[in-house]
Amino acid sequence: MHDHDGHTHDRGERDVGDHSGYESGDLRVDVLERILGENERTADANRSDFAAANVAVVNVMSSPGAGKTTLLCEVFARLAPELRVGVIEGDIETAIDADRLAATGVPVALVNTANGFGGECHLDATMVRSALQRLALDDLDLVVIENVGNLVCPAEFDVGEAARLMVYSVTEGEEKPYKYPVMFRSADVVAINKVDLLPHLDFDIDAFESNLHDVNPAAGQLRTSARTGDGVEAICDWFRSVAETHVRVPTPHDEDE
Ligand SMILES: Nc1nc2c(ncn2[C@@H]2O[C@H](COP(=O)(O)OP(=O)(O)O)[C@@H](O)[C@H]2O)c(=O)[nH]1
Ligand SMILES: [Mg+2]
Repeated sequence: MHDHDGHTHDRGERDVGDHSGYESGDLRVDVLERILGENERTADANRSDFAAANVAVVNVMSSPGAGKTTLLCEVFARLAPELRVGVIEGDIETAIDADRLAATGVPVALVNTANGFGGECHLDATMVRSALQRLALDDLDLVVIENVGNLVCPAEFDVGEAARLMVYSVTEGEEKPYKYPVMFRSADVVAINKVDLLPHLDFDIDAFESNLHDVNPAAGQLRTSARTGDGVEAICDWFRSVAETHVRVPTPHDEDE
């Protein structure tokens, strides 16, 4: 738990669970506590480096295929003239998304977790730290981290970011905030993406927004289509305010609540 920007974050809280059913239960608890403790310390070191370079950092998370890379390409095309953006791309393997993002003209530091990080299903603070050596932080205003696609694990690792954007696709169902509450709870803003597909689906977007509000009443909610560009300017505005303040800020939607 940290409170560096005046908000209370529940991310990073150390509840490693009950492992008493395992023969190795005590050992497992000890190892997990040490892993998470080390991650917290490294996240703090990242945070200090970001502050020293006066750079705002956003951690972008979602299931595989929700549209993180496509949405970010649209956002960077709009932000490039006004903000100096750098990217840390996290994938288990391949440079496919790193290449897509680099084509927008932003510097990209790729972390393949299969390459020295055990093929992990998320980025942790040490992986992000390894990428920082390849980004000129002093020349940037905003660093965007595209996390590994996964609806569970990325939310459990603070990497030193100022804010979290979650991308959720309308093809994923209305009930997921209840089934995967940890990530939905940790998001500052949720982009409800692929709304161009709504006419072809039985997804009830009002029900989803209400479920999300139940799980995380503070989260901003923005409807987007990276395909048509709907809502992309609102996401850009959110990035602009994070870059200005270096903290998550309420979106207009929050103020409606
Ligand atoms: N129809 C539609 N497809 C989208 C949208 N955003 C992304 N996609 C498609 O969804 C697939 C996965 O997108 P990608 O950006 O790679 O997702 P990521 O795994 O979260 O980075 C690709 O085929 C995209 O073209 C959207 O808003 N509408
Ligand atoms: Mg991607």
